[in-house]
Amino acid sequence: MTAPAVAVLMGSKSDAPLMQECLDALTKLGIDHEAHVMSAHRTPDAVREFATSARDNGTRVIIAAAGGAAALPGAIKAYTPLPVIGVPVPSSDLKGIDALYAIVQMPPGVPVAAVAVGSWGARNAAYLAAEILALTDENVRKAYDDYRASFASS
Ligand code: RP5
Repeated sequence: MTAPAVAVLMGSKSDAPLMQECLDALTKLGIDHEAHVMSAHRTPDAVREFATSARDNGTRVIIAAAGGAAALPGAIKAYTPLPVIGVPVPSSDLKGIDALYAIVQMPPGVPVAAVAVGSWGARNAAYLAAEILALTDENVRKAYDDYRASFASS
């Protein structure tokens, strides 16, 4: 069974309302996706198992959202060569700056593409995933080109 092209992971179910914007954007672009809650700190075995098998299962891009110490994107990256897009969630009193710093400064060789904090990042993670998929998927390319063309008329 081939996995959906995009996997959306989040560190807690408390991140789900924010990440619904990511899922909605993927749906509007017709991009097949799945969503899971898993924590690098609380369920590390689930993170390792998912990330080590993701590419062979057919996943093409992983979006990983977390707040606070936000280890999830980096932990995922440790186990997979797939593109990982990190979404900083403003779930602590530091309002996402903590998560942004935890996600963005990855060492050389294990890149994570950090997007904006919060809602803008949740949506841009979907659009960046679409740009990656569009390189090889004509349907995604047309849907994404149509989406960008809509800016001109908005
Ligand atoms: C992070 O800690 C999660 O991504 C969430 O943003 C934050 C708080 O998690 P909960 O205490 O709500 O489960 O790992």
